[in-house]
Amino acid sequence: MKRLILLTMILLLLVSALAGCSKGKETPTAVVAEGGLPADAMAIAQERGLTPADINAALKTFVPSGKWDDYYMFTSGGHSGNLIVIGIPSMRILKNIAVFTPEAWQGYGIGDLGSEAVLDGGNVDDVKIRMGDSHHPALSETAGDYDGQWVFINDKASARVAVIDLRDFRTKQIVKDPNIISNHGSTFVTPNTEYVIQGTQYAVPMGWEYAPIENYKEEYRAVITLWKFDRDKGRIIPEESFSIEVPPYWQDLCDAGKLVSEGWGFCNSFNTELFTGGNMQGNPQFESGVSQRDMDYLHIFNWKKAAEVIAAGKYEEINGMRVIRIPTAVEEGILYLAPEPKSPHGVDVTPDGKYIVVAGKLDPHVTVYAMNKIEQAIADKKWAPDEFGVPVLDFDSVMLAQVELGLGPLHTQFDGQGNAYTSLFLDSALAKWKLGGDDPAAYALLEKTPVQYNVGHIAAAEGDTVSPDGKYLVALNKWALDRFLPVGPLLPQNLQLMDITGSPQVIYDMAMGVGEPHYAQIVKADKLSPINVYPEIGWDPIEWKVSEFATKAGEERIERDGNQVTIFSTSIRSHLTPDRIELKQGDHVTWHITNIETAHDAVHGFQLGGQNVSLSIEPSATVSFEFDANNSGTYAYYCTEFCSALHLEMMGYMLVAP
Ligand code: K7E
Ligand code: CUA
Repeated sequence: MKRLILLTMILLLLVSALAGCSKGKETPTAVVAEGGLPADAMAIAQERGLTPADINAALKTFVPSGKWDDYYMFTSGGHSGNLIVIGIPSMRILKNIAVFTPEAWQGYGIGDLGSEAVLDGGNVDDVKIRMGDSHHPALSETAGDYDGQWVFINDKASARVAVIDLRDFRTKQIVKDPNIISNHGSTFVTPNTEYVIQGTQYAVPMGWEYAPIENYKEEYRAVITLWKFDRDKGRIIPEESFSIEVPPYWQDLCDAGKLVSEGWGFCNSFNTELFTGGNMQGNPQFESGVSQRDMDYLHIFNWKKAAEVIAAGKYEEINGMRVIRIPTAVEEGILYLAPEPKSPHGVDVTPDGKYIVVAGKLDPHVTVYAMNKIEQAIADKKWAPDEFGVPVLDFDSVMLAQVELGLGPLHTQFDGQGNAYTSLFLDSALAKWKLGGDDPAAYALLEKTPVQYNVGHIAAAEGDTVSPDGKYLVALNKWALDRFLPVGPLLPQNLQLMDITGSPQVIYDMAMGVGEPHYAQIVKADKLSPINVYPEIGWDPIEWKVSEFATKAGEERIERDGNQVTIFSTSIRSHLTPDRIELKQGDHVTWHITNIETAHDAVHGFQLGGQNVSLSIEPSATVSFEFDANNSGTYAYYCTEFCSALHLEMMGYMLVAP
C-alpha cells in the first residue's frame, strides 16, 4: 500500500510538472525539478490516511492561494431565496447574491431604497414579499452559448422572476406573473435570450382569484409565460411579454429548444389526473392522487409562432398580461402535448437540439423524443385531443428510445462527447449513458456512480449550451446524513464535484450551509467580465447611471424643509461626513451617502443603531435610505467594513432632540 501511494504521488507530481511546462514561469516545474518530491508529502498522506484516489482528487481540486478557479457555478439557494456563486474546481463560495430575501452584508432590502424598490417589484397584491424559493438559474445566452452577461432565477413560491446583472453581481429587477401564484419551469432562456421562459407549478384560477376547488377543471388554469428581455435596458419588459394558457396540469420543468428545435419550448407535467386533494374528506393523499395515470403530458410549444400570434393581436389581456387562450393556441399550431411516462420531473434538450430527454420519477427509464419525429407527427396530424382540446401526439410516433437507468431518474446533463448523465434520486447515483442519435438501439446505459445522497439536479460545465465542456459535473444532493461534522438537525447540503473526463468520480464534497440548491449552471470564468469599481463617482447601481443624489467631497450638507430633512453624505477612509447629525423628534429623514473612493475593494458599510438599516456602499456608489426619527435619543452610526486601520473611528453621532 505504501509503495502504491508513493508511486501515485511521484506519477501525479510528474504529470502536474509536465502539465505546468506549457504555462510559463510560475509553475510547479521549477519546484519539482529543483526540490524533487517534497520530503514530507508521503508523511502527510500517511498521517492523514489518504488513499491514492484521495490524493488524486486533492490535486484535481486544490487551487493554490492567490490562484483563481476555472469556472463559476451559479446555484440556487432554494428557500433562502438567494443565488450562490461558487468557484470550480475549488468549490469555494464566492458570493451569496441576495435576490428574493433581504441580506445585510450586501445592504439588500434593509433600508437601501434602490434594492427595496427591486424587492417591491415582486410584491403580491399589498403584501411585501421578503423571501422566496429560488429554483432554476439561467445564464443569458447568445447563439445557444452562455455569454456571461446576465443570470435569471425564479421564485417558485410566488411566481416571480429576477434579473441579476453580472457586471456587479446584483439583482436589478423582480417581476411578478399577474396570473399565477407559483411557478417551477423557470427560468430557461431562448437561445438568444429573447425570452425568459416561466411555467406554472400549481394551477389556480387566473389571477389566483377565488373559485371553489370543485370547479377545478372549468376554472383553474396554468400558463407558460415568455418574459421579454431587453439587453440594452437590462430589464424584462412586462408589456412586451406574453403567456400561453395551458390546461391545469401541474407543469413541472421546462427547457428551450436550440439549433434544429430553436423556436420550440418543452415543459413536462404531472397531475394530468386533475386531482385536487381532500385527505380529510376521505380522498387519497396528493402523492397518490396525482400519480394514478401511466402517462402524463410533455407540453410542446412554439414560442416563435406565439410571438407572431401576439403581434397579430390574437390574445386576451388578463390582469395586464397578454394571454393566448387555449383554443387560439390550438388553432394556430402553438401548443401540442405528447404522452410521457408517469410523473416526469426533468426535461432536457440535447446540445444539438435534436432530442428531448424526459425522466420520470416513478419510471426507471429516461424517454427520448426526437424533434424530427415531433414535427412529422404534427404534419401528419397524428393526434387525438385531450379534454381541453389540445392535440396529444401519438406516443409511438414521437418517442425515439427509452433507456432503463435505475430508480428515480430526475435530471439530465450532457458532456458534448455523446454522453448523457441522469441523476437517480432513489438510487443515490449518477447514471452515465450513451446518446444514440437516430438509432434507438444505440442508446445504452454505460455505468452508475454512487453519490451521497438522494441527488436532485446535476450541473455539467457549460452543460445547457450547444457545446458543453465535459470535464466537471456537480451533483446537488438533497440529503447529507453522515458526510460532515454534525451541526444539529438542519444539515448542510452536499454538493459533490465529479470529474467526468473518464469514468465519473466524486472528487470533492462541499457542505453548503446556505439553502437548498435546486439547479445550477456552470460557466467558463473567462466569459464574465465583472467590474471592480462603479464607472463614475455617485453611481446608482440599479439605474446604472450617476445618481441625482451623488455628493462630491466638499458638498456634504444637511437640508431642512419643515420636518423634512435631507442629508448628503460622503464616505472615504476613514471618515463619514457629516459626522454629527442634529435632528428633532418627528423628522422624516432622507439620507444619501456617496462612497467617493475609486480604489478596488474600498467598500464602506453603514449601520445605524436603533434603525433597521444596513448598507453596502461600494466604491463610487451612491446609496439612499429614509426613516422617521420617531424616538428622541442619541445614536451612533458607523462603517461596518473594516476598511482601514482607523476603521473604528469611521463613525458619527445622530442626536434626536425631544
Ligand atoms: Cu428541486 Cu428543478 Cu425545482 Cu428537481 S427541482 S430536484
Ligand atoms: Cu469604512 Cu470602515
